[in-house]
Amino acid sequence: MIRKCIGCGAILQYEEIDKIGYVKEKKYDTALYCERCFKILNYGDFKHINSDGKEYIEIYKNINKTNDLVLFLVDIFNINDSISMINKYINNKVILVITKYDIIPRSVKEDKIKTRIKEYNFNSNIIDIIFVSSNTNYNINLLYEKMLENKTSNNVYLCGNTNAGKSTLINKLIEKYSVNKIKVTTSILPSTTININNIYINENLTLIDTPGFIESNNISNYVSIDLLKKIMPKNEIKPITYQLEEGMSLLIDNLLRIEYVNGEKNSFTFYISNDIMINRINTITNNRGRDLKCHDILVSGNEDVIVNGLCFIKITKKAVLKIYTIDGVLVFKRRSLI
Ligand SMILES: Nc1nc2c(ncn2[C@@H]2O[C@H](COP(=O)(O)OP(=O)(O)OP(=O)(O)O)[C@@H](O)[C@H]2O)c(=O)[nH]1
Ligand SMILES: [Mg+2]
Repeated sequence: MIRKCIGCGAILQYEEIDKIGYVKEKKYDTALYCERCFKILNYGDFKHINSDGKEYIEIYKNINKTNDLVLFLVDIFNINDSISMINKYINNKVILVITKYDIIPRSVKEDKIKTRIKEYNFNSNIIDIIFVSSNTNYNINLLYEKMLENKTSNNVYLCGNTNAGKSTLINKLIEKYSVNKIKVTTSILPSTTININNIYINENLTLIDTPGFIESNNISNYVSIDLLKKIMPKNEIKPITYQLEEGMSLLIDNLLRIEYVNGEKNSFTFYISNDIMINRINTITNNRGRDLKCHDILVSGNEDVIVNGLCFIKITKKAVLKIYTIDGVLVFKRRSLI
């Protein structure tokens, strides 16, 4: 009989120690978790799994064959075109769940972000947008009620980018609504959930965890675990504003160099983990960061420049910038979110 890890959904196996789902042979009949999940849950140990990230295509085809409700999760720190993935892959009814609301400054209003989100290529199968935080329990009850209201069978799928917080939200819902106090596996590394994973919550609801889309251009794929722990915001971000004049530059760790090449005196507000240091540097004499990949960016005013997975920077006036960051990490612009 095939057995699955209840943490990540991988099919358990004892033949290949380096492959997903591995457990020792003598534990095969009784183990609930694969060895990797057991270590993450008990020792906070992380093991990166190389996934080609294509599992979701088959999984989404199968979700489309059902009529079941889908929660599509988007990390509030990572609002980008991935929202339009819904149009591309999902025909089911969708509740768009914006996660990690706890990291956005309290002064920011939900309605403002909602309006901006609606400007993305929006599809009528999105029946609602709900902001949640699994850390503070914000709107968890509301989300549960909406699920019960809108589900078409007992099955509700959780989809979205890797690290959006799907499994963490499931644990929160288990804690609140299930008598069965198991835990699915969560971690700061991408691709923690490996396979589709059904979690019985109660007689009204079964949640189905899925592996996330891998954004190959997200900084989380390029840095060490220790650095990733610093980069991922853990609590409310305190935005920092720099007034910069043409010719000035900023350096953020060994991750980002921003040169203000041309424009009037301008305001740059950083939304970045509180654990990351920003330093003003002399553009001419300090060359740190120049070995990174350079992007020439033209800001039209009231736009955010996003370094995918690291930060977004609200810039109020027109500006010509040189942005240096790790090769492979996406740098893009959007109309200011905040
Ligand atoms: N601040 C904050 N962090 C969160 C929240 N929810 C999840 N996280 C963190 O986000 C990271 C990823 O969470 P997971 O639940 O493993 O994400 P996932 O979507 O299941 O990821 P995959 O299984 O890789 O697709 C973890 O470090 C969580 O602690 C939240 O509400 N607030
Ligand atoms: Mg997961």
